Amino acid sequence: MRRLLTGLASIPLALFISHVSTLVIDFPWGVYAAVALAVIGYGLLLTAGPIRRHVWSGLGKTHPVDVVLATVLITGALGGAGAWFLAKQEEARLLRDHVRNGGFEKGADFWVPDGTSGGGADSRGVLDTTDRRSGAAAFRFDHDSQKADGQWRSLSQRISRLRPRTFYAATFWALVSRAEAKPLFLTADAQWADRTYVGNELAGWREYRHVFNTGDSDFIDLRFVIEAPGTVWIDDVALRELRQDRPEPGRPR
Ligand SMILES: [Ca+2]
Repeated sequence: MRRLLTGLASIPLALFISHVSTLVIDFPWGVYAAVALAVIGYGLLLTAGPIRRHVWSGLGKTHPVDVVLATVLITGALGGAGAWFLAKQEEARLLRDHVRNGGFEKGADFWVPDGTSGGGADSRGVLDTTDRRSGAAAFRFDHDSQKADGQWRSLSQRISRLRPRTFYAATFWALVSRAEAKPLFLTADAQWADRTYVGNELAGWREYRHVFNTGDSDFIDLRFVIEAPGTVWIDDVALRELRQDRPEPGRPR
C-alpha cells in the first residue's frame, strides 16, 4: 500500500520539480530528475501490493491479454503525455525573455548606467518619453565626444541563471540620428570582443540581433556602449535562448 501511495505521489511531485526547475531556476538537471522520478513512481505503482494482487495475480490469470493490452495502452498514453509536457516546457523556455524592463517602461530599473570612462566624455543617457518604439518610454544616448580610447558611455544589465555553453540571441530596436558611422554597439562578453553595431542611417526604428554563446559562464552583462558622436535611442531589448540544434550563426547580426 505504501508503495502505491509513493508511486501516486511521485508523479505530481515530478511535474512540480520539472516546472520549478525550468521556470524558476532554469536547471536542466531538474527536468532529468523529474523524468527519472516519474518513471520510478510509475514502476512503484505497477509493482505495488494492491496492483499486484488485483491486477497481476487476479485479472492477469483470467484475462491475461486484456491486462497486457491495457498496461501497454496506459503506459503509452502516460509516456506520450510526458513527452508532450516536456516539449511544451522546452518551448516555453525558448520563448522566455531574460531581460528585465527591456522596454524601459519602469524607467531605468534593472539597468546600470556605467558613466563615462577616461574622464570627461561629453555624453548623456536619459529616459525619453517622446521618442520611443513601444509603450511610454525608450532610452536615449546623446554623445558629443569624438571617437577616442576611453571616451564612451554604457548602459548594462547583468543577466544570470543562463545555461553555460548555450547560444542566445539578444535583440533590440534602435533609432539613430545625426550620428557618425557605428556610433553604438551591443556586446555580451566581458572583453567587448563580439559587437553588434547600429547603423547610422536615418531610416527610423530598426531591429538588431546579437547572437552569442555563454561559454563556461552562467551569466552575462548585456551592454550598450556609445563611442562616436550621435543620438541613439534603444527600446524593446530582449534575450532568448536559441534551439541548440540551430544556433543560426549565418543570420545577419
Ligand atoms: Ca518602450
